[in-house]
Amino acid sequence: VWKAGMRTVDKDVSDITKSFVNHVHTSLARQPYNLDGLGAYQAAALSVRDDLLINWNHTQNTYTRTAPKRAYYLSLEFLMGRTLDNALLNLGLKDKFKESVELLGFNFEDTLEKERDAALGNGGLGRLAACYLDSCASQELPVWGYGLRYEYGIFQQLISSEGDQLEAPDPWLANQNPWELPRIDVVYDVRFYGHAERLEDGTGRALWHGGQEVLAMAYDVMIPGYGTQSTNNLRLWESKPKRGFDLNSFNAGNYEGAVAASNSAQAITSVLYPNDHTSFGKELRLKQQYFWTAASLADILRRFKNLDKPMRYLPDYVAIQLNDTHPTLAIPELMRILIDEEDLRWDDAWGIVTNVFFYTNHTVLPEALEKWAVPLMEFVLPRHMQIIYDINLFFLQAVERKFPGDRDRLARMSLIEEGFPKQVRMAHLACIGSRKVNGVAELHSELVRTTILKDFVDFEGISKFGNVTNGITPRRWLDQCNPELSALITKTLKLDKAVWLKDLTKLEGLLPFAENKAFRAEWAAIKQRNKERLAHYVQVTLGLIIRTDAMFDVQIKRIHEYKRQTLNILGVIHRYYALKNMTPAQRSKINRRVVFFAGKAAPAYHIAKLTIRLIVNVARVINADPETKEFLQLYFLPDYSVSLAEVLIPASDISQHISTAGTEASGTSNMKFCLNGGLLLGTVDGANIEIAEEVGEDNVFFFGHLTPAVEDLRYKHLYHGIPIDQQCPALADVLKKISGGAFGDGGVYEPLLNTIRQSDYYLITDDFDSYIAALEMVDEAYLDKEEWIKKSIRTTAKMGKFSSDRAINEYAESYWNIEPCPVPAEP
Ligand code: 26V
Repeated sequence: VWKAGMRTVDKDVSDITKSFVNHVHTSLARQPYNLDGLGAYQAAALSVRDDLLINWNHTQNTYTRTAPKRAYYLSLEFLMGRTLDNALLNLGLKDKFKESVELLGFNFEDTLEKERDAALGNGGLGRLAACYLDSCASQELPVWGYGLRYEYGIFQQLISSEGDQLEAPDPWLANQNPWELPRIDVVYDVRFYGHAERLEDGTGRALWHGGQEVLAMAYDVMIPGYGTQSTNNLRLWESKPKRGFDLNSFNAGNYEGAVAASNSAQAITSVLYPNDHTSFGKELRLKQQYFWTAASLADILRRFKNLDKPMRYLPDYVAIQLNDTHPTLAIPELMRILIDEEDLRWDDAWGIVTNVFFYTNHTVLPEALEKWAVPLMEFVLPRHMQIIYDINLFFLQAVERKFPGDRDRLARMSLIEEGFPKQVRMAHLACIGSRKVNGVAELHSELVRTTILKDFVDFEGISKFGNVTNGITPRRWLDQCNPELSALITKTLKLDKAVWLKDLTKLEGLLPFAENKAFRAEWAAIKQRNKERLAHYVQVTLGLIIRTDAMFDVQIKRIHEYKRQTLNILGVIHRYYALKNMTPAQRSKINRRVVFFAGKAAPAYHIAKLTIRLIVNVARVINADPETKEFLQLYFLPDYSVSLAEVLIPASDISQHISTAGTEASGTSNMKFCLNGGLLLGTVDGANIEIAEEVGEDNVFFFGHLTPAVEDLRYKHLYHGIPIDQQCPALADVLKKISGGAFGDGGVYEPLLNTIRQSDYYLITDDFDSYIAALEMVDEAYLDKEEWIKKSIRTTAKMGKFSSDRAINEYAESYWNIEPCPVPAEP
């Protein structure tokens, strides 16, 4: 039964308890009286799943019946984190469930924590996809996600006693996954290798045969909207052998040979690639990309064909968003289907393709742009390679007509980069095959237009190239992770929680309360309790005692040179020696600070791993120094995850987003911290800029060189290098301490220190002094507690823009052209 207005499941505590106990008996085959915590979680999850399923069915029936235009979000990563708490919140069942679970003798929070994170992503890009699914469902938009059901998510990170990162598998499915529905009837064949034979009948068609055929089977994950019955679908594909094993080999006694094909099919979806250079050029990664795009497109087209419309209407019913270039093969794949299977003419097919796809770019770093070797592509996907050559031919002919004789331009724009081997430039293919292209923050989108895709803007016109600044879901990133702050906001705004969580600009109503002393006290007390919650977590998991009467300073993200965790740790060391040089009286006037790092390094990224090692070893020295440990503590928290972020973010006073200007496309954790009243210390980069525009420059701490200066500074490092002791003596002192062995064998860190001493590509030397100055400004501001709390309140109040609801509305209106498709209320 659904109530009008805020639609929530109408159940009482006894209904919930009955359903829970029923699942203990029938689904788990256990007895309630000797159920353990994991069993309690499973029973709770299965019970919630029943409610989700009803909504999911209603929603999907509504879509089928009304046949709206739909959008599909193709992402190789969905970093979902835990589901139970979010499902309860979105269904409006959280309080009743808590009561029921506790009546049965279990602690509610402990029960939630039994769930393993679904960590099918590397970081920002995958978490963005998860936030966007939440917003689509919450706004009743007919959007499905398509991804891969990796058996192993992002690796688990262990830290050795020397401070080395060790990787372990993430068998997230080991305890069963109550949130997925296997669809044994939704299967597609996907082909690899073999031969492509062009038919000489003037149609341009080709036959693709032979090679390996594997099966894609669907698993559906229900995505509930907040306060609505709408429940969307995330369809994840699993690869399976088409036949159990090869009977001929088996009968001939070749048992290994008999299962080899089956193993090779299963391998495709076995593990998520950590994004580093080692995944570049890997055949299995290419197979993942094609497997997933082919299965998703086949599924999308089957649904479209049920409408009985001619193919040319596809763009009226389907929009496909390409999350980065990973799904770009969908472009030649749709061409292949339209030409080889549907008998369309090239121009008609290309007209359809270029009105269906939309491409989001997520990085301008040249080393991160995907390219695939032509020989590999020819081997794995022979027909697609032909099609890409044909697309390129027609495209370059058109460029030549617009810019006659401009050979350099043709070479720059070609889909094929010359070299040994030749490579397919996936960003170029994604760009010309799409209706629109966007970046993920204003500065980033401008860099896309003026650097990596500049020639394409000249050729196709500026209007194809837009911006959609990223967003985050306030359901998970405020209400769930910071329930006390959410409750205070609700009480203060005198609005139903559902109102401001769905229109986040309502937070502006908090502004006048920054002047209210009692309100400030409540605000600060919540931050304090969140710090204690984090300290408790660290004590339970790592056995470390953290002081909570200090400023909490947090940097949590993938470890990468461009994100400059090095700058942060060098700053910590600088501070440590500054403290040591002070008299006790001087020290007592200093702000206490606890610095937290968390983040994974790609397994093959040596410099990033050394950065972790340095942080861990600096922590060992600093935390043990009786002279300074009262004033400065440092922690590296292992195995960063969505769930760990949910504990860290609400506890932060200041967080660091300090990438070299122009390198961080957007960042999204910056938004999460600010939404939770943490202030931002950052460079003029990515979404930091827009956050400052919203909350006011006086509420953020900016430092460092600006984007236009970066190129020249890099050039100077390369050709007119000034020794560090001249350019930045403070930094030189810090480097000397490290190489001199203050934090263990100095020689170990040489490769890391050399990145700074030599080309200093990320401009540590140029930004160090202004970074230290910014840290001092943070200290000074923090000393004025009341003023700091005002800044914190004003920051939260002005974060409305960064709701992923706003971002998704921009996609829905200006890109996909889709509208809400609500589930009708029951009579
Ligand atoms: C990938 C790689 C792979 C190989 C080596 C270097 C490297 C560097 C960066 C990347 C990132 C690829 C795309 C990506 O994840 N971008 C992130 O997308 C987020 C959501 O839009 C955004 O907030 C982050 O700023 C952006 O880095």
